Amino acid sequence: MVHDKRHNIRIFIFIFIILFANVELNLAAQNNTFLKLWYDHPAQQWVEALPLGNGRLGAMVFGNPSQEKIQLNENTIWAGQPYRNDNPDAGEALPVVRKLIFDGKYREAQDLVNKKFISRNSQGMPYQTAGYLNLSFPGHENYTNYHRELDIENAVTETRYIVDGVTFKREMFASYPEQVIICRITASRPGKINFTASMNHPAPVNIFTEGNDKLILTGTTGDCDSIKGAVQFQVHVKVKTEGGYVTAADSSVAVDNADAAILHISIASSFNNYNDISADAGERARSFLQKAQKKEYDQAVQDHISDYHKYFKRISLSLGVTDSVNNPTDIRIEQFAEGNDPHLVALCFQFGRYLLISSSRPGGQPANLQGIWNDKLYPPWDSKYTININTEMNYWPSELTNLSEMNEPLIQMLHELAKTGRQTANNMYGAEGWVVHHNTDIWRMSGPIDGSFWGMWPMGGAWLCQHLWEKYEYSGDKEYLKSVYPIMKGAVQFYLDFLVEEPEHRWLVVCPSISPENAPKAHHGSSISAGTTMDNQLLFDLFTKTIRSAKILKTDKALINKIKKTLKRLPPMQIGKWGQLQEWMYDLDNPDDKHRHVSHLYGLYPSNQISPYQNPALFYAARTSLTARGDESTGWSMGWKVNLWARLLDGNHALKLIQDQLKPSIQPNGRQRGGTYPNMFDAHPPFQIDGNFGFTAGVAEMIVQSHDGCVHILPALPEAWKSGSVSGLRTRGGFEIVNLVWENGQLTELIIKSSLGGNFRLRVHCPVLLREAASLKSASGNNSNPFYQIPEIRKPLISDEADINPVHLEKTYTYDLSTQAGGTYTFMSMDMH
Ligand code: FUC
Repeated sequence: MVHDKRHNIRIFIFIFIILFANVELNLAAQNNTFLKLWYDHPAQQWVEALPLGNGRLGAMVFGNPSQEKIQLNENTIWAGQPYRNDNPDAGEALPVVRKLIFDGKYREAQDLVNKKFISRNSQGMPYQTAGYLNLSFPGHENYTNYHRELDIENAVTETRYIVDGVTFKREMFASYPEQVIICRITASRPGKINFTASMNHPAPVNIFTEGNDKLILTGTTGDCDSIKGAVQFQVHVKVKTEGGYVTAADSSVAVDNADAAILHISIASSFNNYNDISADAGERARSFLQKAQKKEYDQAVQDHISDYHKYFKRISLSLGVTDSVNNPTDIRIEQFAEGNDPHLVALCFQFGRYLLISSSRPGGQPANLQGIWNDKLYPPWDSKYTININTEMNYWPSELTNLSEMNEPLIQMLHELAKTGRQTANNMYGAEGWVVHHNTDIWRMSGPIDGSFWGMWPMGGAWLCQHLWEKYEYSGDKEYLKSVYPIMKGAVQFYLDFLVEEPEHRWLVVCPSISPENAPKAHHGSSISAGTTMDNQLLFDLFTKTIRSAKILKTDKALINKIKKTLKRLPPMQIGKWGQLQEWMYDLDNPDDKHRHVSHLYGLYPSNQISPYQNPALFYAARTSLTARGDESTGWSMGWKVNLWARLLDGNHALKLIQDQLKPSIQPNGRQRGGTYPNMFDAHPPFQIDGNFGFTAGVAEMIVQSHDGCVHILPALPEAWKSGSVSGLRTRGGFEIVNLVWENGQLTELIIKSSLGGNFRLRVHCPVLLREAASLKSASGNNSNPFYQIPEIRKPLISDEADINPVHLEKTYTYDLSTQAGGTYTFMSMDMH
């Protein structure tokens, strides 16, 4: 009886908490600030404007009442045309460069690589803007009640303000179903809409009108290095009104006294694929426009929102709400580090998902350095694909945060690189397989660029290939694995040919190479090396994952044996004299080195070669290295460190990095630092989208991890995130978190769904019970679920001088549950029971 009574009281308290939590959420929802970026003034600079995108088309909306600017992009408008940039002299110079490196003559080796390896004809082509659409509203200089927002729950921007008692409103979205950008302008009184639409572009283009309501821009992309620009592109803007008049001048369209106006913006290019630019841009732009025009505005909005919801709505995350949600977003960013605004983290997490859905859709191009948003002809680093960290980071959140479709363009790029890179492997190194260095572009160029210091890194393909396997790990789709296996095999074949024995330990090493963009002091200004830690870690992953794929697909036995033999001869990880994980083959790390790249920590994240449970010495060493590197850095570097601290199971330190990353980039003196722009774009500086995606992945890694033999729930929960909930995150092996709730820092409920069945090994920080009849056992032995195999890492070599700094690990509980495909399982904390 007494027990029953207590039980009832507990249930009552539980229901009360749930109701109360709902009331709190509803309040925030009523505030209309929930998943919105909003401001009380127009954007002055591009990094204040709000991004829209449908994967292919992008727009940056400034929201200026009298002079609206909408900066436009289309993801195939790149300078140049199909080309290659291999340096054919490399093969002959390769043995000489290797000898110089093994003799310790790094400067000479670097000089020779600059002459004989680095591309002579091109350092990559830039991604270019499609120009500006300008809407000029006479008399709207003086306005009141200004508000502009980006609603990331519906992927729509809105600008509204009052002039002479009339409320004006502009709504805009980039529709995937329609393949156009749509803008609707309304006023609270009839006949009040007057504006002129015009366009401009930083390059010489033609701008003219057609009929009385259409504005057209036609252009050709720019030249760069020795490559002539040859992509044709066109922007068509059609203006439709309710009431009033539409008239055209030479290069502008005017609207007078309308009740409402709708603009359809269609952009297209002549690009078919990396090797073919023979399409008719005008015909394409016209046909998108014609099709879109047939749909009523309300229907177009609805179709856009339901298309977007298919992806976005898969995840909801709540970390708590405070009064800060009532502030404009730029103010929240300014106050974040000193205030208490966990909701801003959830908003920024979802903003990363918004950006991925908006910049990377199946059938299109992968998100480049700026996603798809770029207002320049020659943007920083050409806004291309830097594949020594940046492009990979763009896709870190794709599987875990339930946006698997969005990495399809990356997979497609790999299919193409495996072709262009095959020629590079052959032309430059006389090697089998395919290779790409530290950059590529829309033409899938694969030769080394920019100079040896940055570009002599034949590992871009090895890193990108990890995404091929990761997609399989989450889906278990063998057909898909079969389709990408030849890409992995081709990458392996290159390294089997290219690896060379170094004279001291007789390890097989990648040479010449670098530890991306960092140079040990001892190399006197040269970054060139052999057998760097990251290269070895990348090859370990590429080799072991290719072996596993070949076994799953029951193919290539002889190749498996060959890879196994080679694997044994790669250098092991090494712990150096100050207890650090060595970045290079020799113990050259400087404890004062604050370099933004933390390449040797690839093994900790995104890879799973360093684990507190499997190989603690490496885990301690990685922590020592990361601590020495420091926190504040460029945007993407901080994004990486959020993930790294999450993997180090230190939620408070991960949150510290989040605070650093969310700091305003633009300082009062106008200078910029790594941080966040007012529109929440991440700042390297300048804007690079990788940091946004790293951030989103990092927040997810703090909540759930599945790389280390089990699903670890709340592995790195900071003390400040006392209560929260999440639904929709995915883990390896086809599990999805249907709901996860924590209170006072403790898990209260976890519901998971299995799509593939198999053993679900759970690691939690408190004992749990299972609601269903199925039996929950304490975990023992290896996880029988094949998606949770742990890599066999060789014992590290440890310097005699090394001081090992052990880390205290929180007590955890591990369970095994045999799941059925399609089954749903509910775990509850024992304390709640
Ligand atoms: C790498 C980084 C730079 C920058 C560039 C786009 O080269 O080292 O910091 O992010 O990519």
